[in-house]
This record gives sequence, C-alpha cells and structure tokens, in this order.
Amino acid sequence: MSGSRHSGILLLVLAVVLGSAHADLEMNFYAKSCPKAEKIVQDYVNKHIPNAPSLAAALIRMHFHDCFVRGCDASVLLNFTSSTGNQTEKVAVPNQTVRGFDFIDRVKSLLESECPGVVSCADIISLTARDAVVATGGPFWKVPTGRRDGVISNASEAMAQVPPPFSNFTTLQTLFANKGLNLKDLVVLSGAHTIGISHCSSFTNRLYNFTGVGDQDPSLDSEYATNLKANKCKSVNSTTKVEMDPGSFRTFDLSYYRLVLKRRGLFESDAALLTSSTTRSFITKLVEGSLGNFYKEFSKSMEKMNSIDVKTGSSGEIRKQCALVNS
Ligand code: HEM
Ligand SMILES: *[C@@H]1O[C@H](CO)[C@@H](O)[C@H](O)[C@H]1NC(C)=O
Ligand SMILES: *[C@@H]1O[C@H](CO)[C@@H](O)[C@H](O)[C@H]1NC(C)=O
Ligand SMILES: *[C@@H]1O[C@H](CO)[C@@H](O)[C@H](O)[C@H]1NC(C)=O
Ligand SMILES: *[C@@H]1O[C@H](CO)[C@@H](O)[C@H](O)[C@H]1NC(C)=O
Ligand SMILES: *[C@@H]1O[C@H](CO)[C@@H](O)[C@H](O)[C@H]1NC(C)=O
Ligand SMILES: *[C@@H]1O[C@H](CO)[C@@H](O)[C@H](O)[C@H]1NC(C)=O
Ligand SMILES: CC(=O)N[C@H]1CO[C@H](CO)[C@@H](O)[C@@H]1O
Repeated sequence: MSGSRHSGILLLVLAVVLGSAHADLEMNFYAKSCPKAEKIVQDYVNKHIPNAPSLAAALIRMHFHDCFVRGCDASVLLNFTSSTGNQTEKVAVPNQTVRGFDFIDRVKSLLESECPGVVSCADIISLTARDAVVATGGPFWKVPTGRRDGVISNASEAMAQVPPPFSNFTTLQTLFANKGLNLKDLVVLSGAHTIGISHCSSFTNRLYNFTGVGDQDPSLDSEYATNLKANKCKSVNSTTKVEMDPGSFRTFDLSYYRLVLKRRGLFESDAALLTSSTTRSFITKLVEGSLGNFYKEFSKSMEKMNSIDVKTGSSGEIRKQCALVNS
C-alpha cells in the first residue's frame, strides 16, 4: 500500500473520529449554555420525590420506553406529530400505563424560565429518572447530556420495539440486542422491577386463561397465583394495581431476583429469565453477590441504555414544550 493511500485513510479515520466525538454526549453539556440546569432538575426532584416516591418507578420506566423507540429522544412524550397524528407512542398499549408526564412538564417549565430553548426534553427524562431513583435511595449512574429531541413518534414502532409482558426469552433477547444490549443488561435492567407497581391486566392471562382453556401459567408459583386471584386481581379484567416486589416495592434491592427464583415474578418476561441457563445463572450470581455489586452493574447497564441512538449535534431539535414538536 502506498504512503499517500495510508495517509488518506488516516485522514479519513481522523475525520470520522473527530466527527463522531463532536456529536457525542458529554458530562455537564449545559455547563456554559445553562449552568444551573442539572441542579434545577436535582433540586426539584429532591423536593418532590420524597412525597411521591412511586414516581421514581414511573420515571425510570418512561426513560426505558423512550430509549427503546427511536433512541432516547423524548419521542415518548409527544401527543401529536404531523406524520402520525395522535397515533404517537403514548397511545401504544405498553405506554398506556406510563406515568409521570406532568412531572416532566413541570421540570421543563423551570428550565425554560432559566434558559429558554436550551435543555432538551430527552435530557430532562434521563436526568429526572436518575435523580428520582437516587432520591429514593437507589443506585446512581452517570448521565452525560446533549441529547436532542426527536420529531417523530409512532405508536406502531412502540408496539414492535418495547417488549410486552408476555415476551418469551427469545423475544427479550432480540428486542434488547436490537438496542445494543446484551443478556447481562437484560437481567440487570429487569431488576428495575424491584420498585413500582403493575396493573393486574398486565398479567391476568397467567392467572385465568393462559392457553385459552381457563388455565394458569405453570411457570408461576401456584400458591402465589391463588393469593393474587383471591386478594388482588379478582378477575381477568381487574383494574387493580399490585406491587411488583411486594413488601419491598419502594426499595431498590435484590428482592425482585429472589422472587423470580421462587417463580413469583409477575410477568412472563420475568419468568422467561429462568428459561435460559445464561440469564438464570446471572440471576443466581446476583443474588449470591458473585456477579459483582448490583448497583454498580445496574449503573453500567443504565449508562448503555441512556445513550441508545441518541440525537446530538444538529439533528433533532430542542422542543419548547415536551408534548409537541416545535412549529
Ligand atoms: C425486560 C422487558 C420488560 C418488560 C416486558 C417490562 C414490562 C413491564 C410491565 C408490563 C409493567 C407494568 C405496567 C403496568 O401494568 O402498570 C412494568 C412496570 C415497570 N417497569 Fe418494566 N418491563 C421490562 C423492562 C424494564 C426495564 C428495562 C426497566 C427500567 C430500567 C423497567 C422498569 C419498570 C418499572 C420501574 C415499572 C413500575 C412502573 C410504575 O410503578 O409505574 N422495566 N414493566
Ligand atoms: C398532551 O396530552 C396529555 C394527555 O396525555 C395532556 O395532559 C397534555 O395537556 C397534552 N399536552 C399538550 C401540550 O397538548
Ligand atoms: C409507523 O411505523 C410503522 C412500523 O414501522 C410504519 O409501517 C408506518 O409507516 C409508520 N407510520 C408513519 C406515519 O410513519
Ligand atoms: C385522534 O385523532 C382522530 C382523528 O384524527 C380523532 O377522531 C380522535 O378523537 C383523536 N383522539 C384523541 C384521543 O385525541
Ligand atoms: C417466542 O415468542 C415469539 C413471538 O410471540 C414466537 O414467534 C416464538 O416462536 C416464541 N419462541 C419460543 C421459543 O417459544
Ligand atoms: C379463555 O380464552 C378462550 C380463547 O380466547 C375463550 O374462548 C374462553 O372463553 C376463555 N375462558 C375464560 C374462562 O375466560
Ligand atoms: C374482559 O375484557 C375483554 C376485552 O375488553 C372482553 O372481551 C371480555 O369479555 C372481558 N371479560 C370479562 C370476564 O369481563
Ligand atoms: C399517558 C397517555 O397518553 N396515555 C394514553 C394511552 O393511550 C390511550 C388510548 O389508547 C389514551 O387514552 C391514554 O391517554
């Protein structure tokens, strides 16, 4: 290979590296443009989450649903776009139980008063979810910023890309791999089910009519199923909400994994983590403490999740209102 061809390639590589470095997220991206931004988010969260700790669960779930569709670009917040009308991600079944939209709107208005048009809704979701989990005593993870907001939000994409609660192992593996997340990330991030609630409707098929013959899911502990039917989810269409990690649903701990091992995970997707020897062994090791510290592993996986397909540089926009694209 000739020297000049070499240097041509070198220049090309350099250009690619510099180009992408320019468009990366960075820690404290708003240091110059809105120096108080991250503090404003954190203060608001610290003021309000202690009175409404269940919102921490809602916000980290919103963050997950946002990142899994078109990247972490706040597409989950849009009410309307010109291409999809009102058939945005919010309307899709998995999003019907997403909560916390007003909380994000309130944080956004504080930031708009401080520095109009500077801080993206996508960064607000990422920061708020992290700060809310920390405010309830959960793990801390790094949130580099500089995400920009998307202008498309499509319900069909949410239906296809956010894993449904009846996912089997293969589906989970595929949907996570599509976002650059591996089996360890799948197990570790599913650990977020240590906090928060579920509507009965997300799993009553397992209790009442698993295969269409009025049967129960054999992979769910039958004593637990009987208890749920008697006390919580009294019919297949029950609108009741239940703690996913009963007794410990506000504490970010390993008890979700202990429940899964006892076949007491609420969703088929929780149970599915036992059907692969790889993921089952991750769970056993997490519980034993031999996979490393849960908070540390959770943080590593969150740092991957919060940078999925982010829009940076000049792509996307900084929305003025989180529910609407700028006109
Ligand atoms: C592995 C695939 C996953 C599936 C199939 C799944 C499914 C679900 C479902 C069906 C609910 C209950 C919704 C309701 O009925 O109200 C739920 C709740 C929740 N999920 Fe997941 N999830 C998954 C992964 C994740 C991940 C990766 C996170 C975050 C890192 C997460 C965080 C949560 C939280 C915190 C709640 C409670 C929300 C609340 O209290 O409002 N989930 N999930
Ligand atoms: C967006 O829709 C929500 C209901 O999902 C509503 O509360 C909110 O006011 C709407 N926001 C805008 C700006 O239209
Ligand atoms: C929404 O996404 C679906 C599935 O990817 C696609 O077929 C459809 O064309 C999209 N709708 C719009 C209006 O872009
Ligand atoms: C969505 O838009 C359709 C027509 O475009 C309208 O009929 C329907 O009421 C709207 N739904 C909501 C929830 O706004
Ligand atoms: C997993 O679920 C998918 C989608 O419902 C289905 O196509 C596939 O056959 C299932 N795989 C196994 C191993 O059951
Ligand atoms: C169970 O599902 C089947 C098939 O969808 C339906 O025909 C049957 O009525 C259901 N049974 C009960 C008890 O809900
Ligand atoms: C539950 O809701 C479904 C869908 O809305 C409906 O078809 C079914 O008849 C309901 N079942 C019962 C037992 O009310
Ligand atoms: C939060 C939110 O926008 N939820 C919507 C989910 O979709 C249903 C319609 O399918 C709407 O009624 C909800 O408002």
